[in-house]
Amino acid sequence: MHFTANPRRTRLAVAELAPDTLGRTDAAGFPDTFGAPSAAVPVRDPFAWVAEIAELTQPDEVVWCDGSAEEKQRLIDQMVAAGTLLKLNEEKRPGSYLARSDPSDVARVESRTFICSEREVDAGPTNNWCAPAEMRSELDEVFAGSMKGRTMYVVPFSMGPVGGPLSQVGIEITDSPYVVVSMHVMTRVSSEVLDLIEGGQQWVPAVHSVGAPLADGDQDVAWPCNETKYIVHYPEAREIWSYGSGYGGNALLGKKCFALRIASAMARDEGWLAEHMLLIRITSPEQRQYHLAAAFPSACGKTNLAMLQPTVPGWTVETIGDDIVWMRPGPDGTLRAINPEAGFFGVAPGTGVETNPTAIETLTHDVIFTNVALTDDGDVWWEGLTPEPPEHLVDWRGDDWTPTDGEAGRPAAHPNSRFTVAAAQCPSIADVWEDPAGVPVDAIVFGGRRATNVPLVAQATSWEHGVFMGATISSERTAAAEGAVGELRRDPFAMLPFCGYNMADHWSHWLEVGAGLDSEKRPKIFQVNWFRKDADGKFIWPGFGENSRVVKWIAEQIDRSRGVRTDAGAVPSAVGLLPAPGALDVDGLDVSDSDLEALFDVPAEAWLAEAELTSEFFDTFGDRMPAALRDQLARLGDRLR
Ligand code: TSX
Ligand code: MN
Repeated sequence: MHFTANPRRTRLAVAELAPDTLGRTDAAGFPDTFGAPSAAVPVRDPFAWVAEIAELTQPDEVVWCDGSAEEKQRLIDQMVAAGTLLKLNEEKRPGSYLARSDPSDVARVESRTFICSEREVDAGPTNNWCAPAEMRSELDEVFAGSMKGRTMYVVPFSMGPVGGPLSQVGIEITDSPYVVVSMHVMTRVSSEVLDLIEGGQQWVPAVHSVGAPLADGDQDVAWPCNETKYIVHYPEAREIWSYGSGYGGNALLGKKCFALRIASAMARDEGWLAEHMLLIRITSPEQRQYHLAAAFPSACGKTNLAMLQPTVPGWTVETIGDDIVWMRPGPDGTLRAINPEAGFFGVAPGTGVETNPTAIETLTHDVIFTNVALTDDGDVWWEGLTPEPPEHLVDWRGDDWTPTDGEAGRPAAHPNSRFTVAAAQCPSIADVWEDPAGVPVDAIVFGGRRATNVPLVAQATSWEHGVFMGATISSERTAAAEGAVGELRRDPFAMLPFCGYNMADHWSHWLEVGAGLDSEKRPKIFQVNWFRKDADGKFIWPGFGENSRVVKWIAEQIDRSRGVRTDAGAVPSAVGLLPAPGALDVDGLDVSDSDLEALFDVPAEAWLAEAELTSEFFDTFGDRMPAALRDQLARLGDRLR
């Protein structure tokens, strides 16, 4: 085995790094102690750790990554030569590439995702659990020699601006150049991170192998992976181990594994929040600004809302993040939020000029596409990009495709095909999106996909009521998913597959964080539902850009809570505050009075039946269930009756 030299030229101590470039001491006044190691977690020597993993996995070579543009291009060129990436037409899609994964490696594998806390109850009933010692010995076996014949890349990365008071760092070891290049886009890869680690900053070790060692003379494949997969988290030791997959959240360990599962456990211990939310800045015609964080289950159009183009005159929405938000009580009593990511890893199908024109503009250059279809002129296509498909395509598997195949139910792009693109090139990105001190959160929104019962928008009457809304997010099953149509699929806080500890403890933690915030400055909590249907099964609300009308009402409710407005904005209902007559701006909208009524109808019988199901759901958490949420459920029942 051959070790390349650690390429760093400078080793500055943290104290030598200028505060204004690192943002550790900034206008928001966060103390310098954030990011310091938590007493219970061992401080590891990164160089000893890298040597240890190399000893275990036996790579041919070890390469330390620095995050430079040269490094990215070198790896891309290497993958083009190897057939892993296909360069797209430089005129049509400059700087862009297409990857086709192995057909068996196309999505996260929840059945193979484990939270290995010391005690099973700390993982809770919604996670797969295995005892850490047992999992460690199992993983020792699968990782032994797993990188033979391959290069092991050492990728130091920061989630959030490097050195920021809300940021965290990690090192991902991987034998996949696709993962390295994707990490360049999705995180801040930098050797400065190693300086922070050497300065004593806590860091998260993350080991990834595609699990496809090469013997001498073996010919590699375009997308190596292994049928056996493990996505393992040790929340107490704050470690991640991923084996067998090269795809998305299984392999880009900064995202779901670190920024949600491990970070949520860190946040519980340290008094902050790591959430599956988008983050936007709203500006009113009077130039007042509001920051909104929103959690939605999958298939609710989160990226579309993150890039919303308002139809209401004078209002603007700017993007800060589309998937993950880290929030921390600031020294000024506000809840401050950052997007810990540097890019978007978005679902391609359904993204078109009608649904998300901003995303279409974002994707005009420098994009890595995975599992979309290829056009005859070397560009990309997916279902929903244009109303009509091209006459001929090469589909996501590399086979010929014509519209007849589409009609026969064989999509050209995989339904979970993706784009990987830098957030910085999004035309609606807010200038503050990389502010290390974050933005103050004014509103927290919980969404769901509900054909019935749940109104277009409702405001929680208290923080506890808002946490209850988050805990009871659900979607109705469609014919496409397994299970009975209409059955509720619960996805509390949209965190079901992403909470790194007991979900009920997550709710308790939310209650605690809220109690610690200044009651005036505490975010207001809302629930939205764009998906209510009429008796004929038609969507009542037009959605998309028209959702700005709901966003406007939310902003005006914030104004009212601050005494900026004194008009009546809301009326009480059993499920929260609903827009008062005339308070929701529907000017120029083709929605009848009876439609509006239907959008806000709260049928007591159906809600009582749902409350019964919620009670059963809460029961699954046993004595970890916070009493305040049981109380909220009881009070909801009282109001309905
Ligand atoms: O993303 C969506 N949003 C949020 C936009 C900011 N989608 C797509 C969901 C799948 C990922 C929506 N679909 C939204 C929505 O607000 N609403 C709907 C439902 C809907 C679909 C089509 C129409 C209307 C509503 N079409 C017409 O009314 C013509
Ligand atoms: Mn997500």
